[in-house]
Amino acid sequence: MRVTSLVAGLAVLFAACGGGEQGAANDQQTTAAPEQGASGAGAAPAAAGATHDVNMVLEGSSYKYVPDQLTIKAGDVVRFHNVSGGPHNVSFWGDSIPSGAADALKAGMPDQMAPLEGQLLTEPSAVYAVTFANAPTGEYKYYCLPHLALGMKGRITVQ
Ligand SMILES: [Cu+2]
Repeated sequence: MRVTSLVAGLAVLFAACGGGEQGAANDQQTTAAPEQGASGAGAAPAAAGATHDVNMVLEGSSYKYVPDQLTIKAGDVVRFHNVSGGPHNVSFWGDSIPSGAADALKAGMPDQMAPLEGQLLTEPSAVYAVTFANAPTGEYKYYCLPHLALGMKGRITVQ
């Protein structure tokens, strides 16, 4: 519910060409501009930045993301690999991401089961890629839906 109002609020902000607080997000729109020009036809967001890899594993009796902390830049892509102990997924907490991030992730997360909730990876070696195009700087905390109670969590910092 909170996410919905956040997204709706953002849409208004962008439509109104941004307020002062959204200055950073607006700056980054310039970076993400190739998304329209380069591959306008495709539904998948264009990847302009670097690619990072995070493995989702079961080690002993603990489920974890490896690495569980990662620093990236806006425009980068993080590929989550289903290595062992699946199914796993990537879900971001709506209240633990920067202002404006829900809108960026809405576009950057394919096949969401719910807002900010990535699809479950059941197949061995399956990969789920999150594109941080247009992503505001700050901390993005996320968790694995099936293993949240078992402490499977991670954090991405966008600089
Ligand atoms: Cu998991």
